[in-house]
Amino acid sequence: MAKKKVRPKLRPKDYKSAVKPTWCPGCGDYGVLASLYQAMARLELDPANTLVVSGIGCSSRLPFFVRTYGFQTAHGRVLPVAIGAKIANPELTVIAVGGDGDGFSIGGGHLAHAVRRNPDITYVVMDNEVYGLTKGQTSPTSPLGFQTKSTPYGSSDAPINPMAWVLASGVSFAARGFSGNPKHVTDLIIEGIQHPGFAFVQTMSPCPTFNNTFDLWRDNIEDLPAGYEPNDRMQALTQAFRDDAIPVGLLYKELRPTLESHTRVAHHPLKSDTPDFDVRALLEIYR
Ligand SMILES: Cc1ncc(C[n+]2csc(CCOP(=O)(O)OP(=O)(O)O)c2C)c(N)n1
Repeated sequence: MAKKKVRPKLRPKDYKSAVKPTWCPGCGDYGVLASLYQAMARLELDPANTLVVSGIGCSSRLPFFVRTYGFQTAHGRVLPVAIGAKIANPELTVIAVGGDGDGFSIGGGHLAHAVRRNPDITYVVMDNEVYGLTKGQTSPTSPLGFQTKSTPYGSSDAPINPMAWVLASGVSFAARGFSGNPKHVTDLIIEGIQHPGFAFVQTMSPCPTFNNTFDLWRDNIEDLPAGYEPNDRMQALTQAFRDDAIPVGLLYKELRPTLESHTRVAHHPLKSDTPDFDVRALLEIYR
């Protein structure tokens, strides 16, 4: 009998690619990347069966630094590409990553629809409340009055609340962490990947160059109240709207059918012994 091949256990550093991160010293995204390596190792993810997708931005460079499959798409298109990959190959572990500009500005139209379709993917947003790559313009999460080169008298736009947005759109998993506490972010990413459905993980990830919020956020980050149960959407919304602190942890989780279960694509469509992609089943959910 042929011996079954056993894949050697990978350590966090085994998920590092040969490309060194090009982020500024002190960028919060290093913490998120370290958390992702840890999470991948703890879950023993097979790099050959894992895809990290991103849009455009400093944070969206992350797939370059991970030794899995990777796909850097156009600005704001991370979610459609990630969902397409998951539908084409439901066996793939798909992790979408990017910034607040990428996800909530140009990509904002995709967010609510990705959330309500509930594909089994994890979306890790590195929220620095600024456009880092293009050198510090306001982003959709920048605070009112935020002064930048493009808003010298302060931004007159109120920030959106991404956590409330996804909760209101019907997200099945919503968590928030702080890049200054990578161990906690690791736990949240692990839970997100294990969650069967769309997992939104907002990481507060300061940009030391254009919006250094590290001390401010460290002072305002707070665990969810003792005894908090992440099963009540209204309670989660109350936490999302708090302005006295930035609560971190798992805000909400529910189990409901995934996009893949609706489309009944149980097998890899490219394998010859499995049925073709069932378009009619996919169309059912648009009725
Ligand atoms: C279609 C298009 N519009 C605008 C840009 C310019 N652009 C590149 S990255 C970016 C925003 C980046 O901000 P964010 O997504 O928050 O990521 P960060 O760099 O802060 O990590 C913009 C506006 C672009 N590349 N493509």
